[in-house]
Amino acid sequence: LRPAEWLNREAGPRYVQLRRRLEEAIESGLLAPNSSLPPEREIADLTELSRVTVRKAIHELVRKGAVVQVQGSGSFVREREEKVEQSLSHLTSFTEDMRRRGMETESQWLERGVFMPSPEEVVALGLPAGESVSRIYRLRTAGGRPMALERAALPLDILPNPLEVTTSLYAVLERGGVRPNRAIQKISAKNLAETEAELLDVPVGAAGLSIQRTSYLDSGRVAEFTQSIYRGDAYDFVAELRLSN
Ligand code: 16G
Repeated sequence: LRPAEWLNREAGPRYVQLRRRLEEAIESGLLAPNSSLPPEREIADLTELSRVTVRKAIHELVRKGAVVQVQGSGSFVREREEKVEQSLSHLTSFTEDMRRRGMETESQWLERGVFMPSPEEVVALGLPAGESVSRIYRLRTAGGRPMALERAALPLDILPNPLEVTTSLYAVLERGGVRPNRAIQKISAKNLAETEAELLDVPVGAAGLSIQRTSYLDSGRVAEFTQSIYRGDAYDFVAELRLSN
């Protein structure tokens, strides 16, 4: 926490910088779950920041659910929430997956409409030049906790009106008789950039899973190309493997 090494090296108010340092200490296990945070005064002395700044940083951690304050006994690092284990053997939707676990989902819309596709989307969807796509980009939460950023692109005839999607994309496709029945999914590692981390409520640089799903209709046609970033600390993907012969 010594100040010289990090203070003012990055942008943003001092309490945000201190909050990030404390988040890193929690993330790395330096501050273990259920351990108490040093008293405000001690942090202020150590970092040469004012107590007001320290209080603000701790308040932010409380708001983000990383720290709990107990009247009369101080602040404690909160026990981590359990990870979601998601099977890779079935083609399901986020809403279905979370509902099965008894969790309610919500979407914060970042983009929803008809747009010109990115070069990646053109290739993945096999679109003719100049054709637009329906795109929905959202932050997905389960049980109030941010889980994933998801950007889906679909051909216009598969999803003519993206505004129709208010909760589940797959439910809308199902109603239109175009629910995909096969998908290829690619998972890679990613350190979260600033905006992604901010939206997913994790420290900048935290580990994420970058996932691409291309899903197909019975006819073999591509119905959906979705690029997602899942929180690495919230998700485990599990696949069953069998000996082939
Ligand atoms: C999942 C899929 C995503 C699909 C979405 C539909 C992964 C990595 N991605 O999040 O490709 O678009 O489900 O969910 O599993 P919805 O029907 O709840 O909108």
